[in-house]
Amino acid sequence: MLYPIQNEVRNRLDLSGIWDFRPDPDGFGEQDGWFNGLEAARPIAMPGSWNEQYEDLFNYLGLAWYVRKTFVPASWQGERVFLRVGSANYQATVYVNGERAGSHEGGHLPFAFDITGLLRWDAENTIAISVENELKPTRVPSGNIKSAIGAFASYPRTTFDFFPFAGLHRPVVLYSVPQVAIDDLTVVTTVDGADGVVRVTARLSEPATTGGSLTLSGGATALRAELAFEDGVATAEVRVPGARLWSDKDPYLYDLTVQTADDRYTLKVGIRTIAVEGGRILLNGKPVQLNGFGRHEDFIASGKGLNLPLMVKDYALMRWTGANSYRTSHYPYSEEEMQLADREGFLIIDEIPAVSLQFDTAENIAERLRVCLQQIDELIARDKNHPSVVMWCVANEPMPRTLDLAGAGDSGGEDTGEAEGKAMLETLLARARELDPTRLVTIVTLMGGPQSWMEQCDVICMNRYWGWYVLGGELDKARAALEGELDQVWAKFGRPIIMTEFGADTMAGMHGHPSVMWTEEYQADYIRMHLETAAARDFVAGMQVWNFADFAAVQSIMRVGGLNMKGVFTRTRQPKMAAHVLREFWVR
Ligand code: BDP
Repeated sequence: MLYPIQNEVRNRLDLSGIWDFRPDPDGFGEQDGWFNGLEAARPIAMPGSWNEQYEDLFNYLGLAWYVRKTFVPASWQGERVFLRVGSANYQATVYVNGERAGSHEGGHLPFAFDITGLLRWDAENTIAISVENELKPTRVPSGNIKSAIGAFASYPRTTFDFFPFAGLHRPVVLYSVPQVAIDDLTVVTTVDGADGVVRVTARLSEPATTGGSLTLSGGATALRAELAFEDGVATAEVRVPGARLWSDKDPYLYDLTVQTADDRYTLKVGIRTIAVEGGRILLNGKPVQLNGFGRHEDFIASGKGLNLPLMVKDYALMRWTGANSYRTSHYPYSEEEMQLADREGFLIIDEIPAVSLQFDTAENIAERLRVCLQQIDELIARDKNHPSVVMWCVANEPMPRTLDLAGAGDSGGEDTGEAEGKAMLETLLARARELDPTRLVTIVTLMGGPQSWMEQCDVICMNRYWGWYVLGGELDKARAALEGELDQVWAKFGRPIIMTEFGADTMAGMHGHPSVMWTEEYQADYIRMHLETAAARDFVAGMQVWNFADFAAVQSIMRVGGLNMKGVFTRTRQPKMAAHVLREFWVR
């Protein structure tokens, strides 16, 4: 799943802009031929969530149609043309000139269909995409589920704590490639003394036996190797003497260009290694701390739609706090985000949309497992060449049937679904490891969940809310509980721990002395307490505050104005006091 690029042999036409749009609550669109054009259409921005663009569509999650017309440049004739959707949440079907080109299930990941045979070269082409985001128990993530536990009795009925934005969230592009194209590249880097070793496997779209080459360039370096394709696959290695390694402090990128008889593709490559040793995470053999945030793709008006100015601003704000890392909670972020992370030197925990997995009935579990495996395959295919991605996360807070919030994961003999959960989660971890043995894999665990679910993780990732959901207002007791749990988990597993979530809802502008819950002072004290606790423990390899910014959640008694207010920045990106506490600890 290569990112479409423009060069001398490949083309790309971005269809972002204002499209025609119409909700189809009764599902008549297909039989009434809406793929040929919409009557009574309203304008909509693509990319963008429809929920934030129209007040009457705020809670609408049913079927809706996007249509636009476009010419395809005549110079593309003779090439293969694809239509690629960056993300459609949740289920989408693509039509070109009235013909069905294909369907895709699952948000936040790209898909493409070969539409060469459906195109008109002498007239405009009608592109239609129907999308729906109904909340269903068998979807990932799930909704409208009876057995959902937790405090999130909410509208809409999600099992997760963020707004279920719907629509085409990332650009729809047309792209062309030569008949025999470079279909996929896998780049693996290792370090040998002062040398970097870059190993490239290239796959063609046809099982051809042919020649090619690769060039790695950067600074004074320009290294070349031959590629001998057999059955469409070739592997080659280049050794980079005195390589400039990629890191969060010096995110140096080389240009890798692969050339075949007809095609050419250029990719950014960072030479780095990632490993675990005892309680440390090692980047290029040296201990590294992952300091930063859990985040969301979320903003006023754009919803979950790609918002480039916001993205650049958020990186600048994260840097201002001294952060060098984040988790793509709770779904893959845009490809543009990942490119920026490579360039800016952020260490990414890359997560599939498996938030709050439930272990209810065997049929539901089996169906979700199928979807999760597809999401792992698609995520790794998309992101495997990003040096910024250091860890795959296959689930956030899988949910036992009952929780022991006061203890550390002993539910007292009830049937918690622990065995079913363990079987499914270990299948997911194994799949990620099999597809990519070069990165770390993890599950982000829930407070009070079974510790046996951590056993197969390279790094223990813990979401903990001591001092908020438990022992709220009692930071001294919360500190003791946190210290106790961290030390116990370290003694048991002897692996690095990252606190992937800890946070306190905070109403910007609310103050208190003494500090009480919801005030800026309380959030500042809460975060300081966590960072001090971590600083005293070498085995804590990362601290990721929940959350970078306030974000849209579902309506409930837990979420003032429909917002989760655990951001250290407001939704409009103004700092709360806690942001300054982060700077004290992280800016070096
Ligand atoms: C954790 C979830 C996260 C929530 C957070 C919270 O992983 O999605 O937003 O709690 O309650 O359980 O703020």
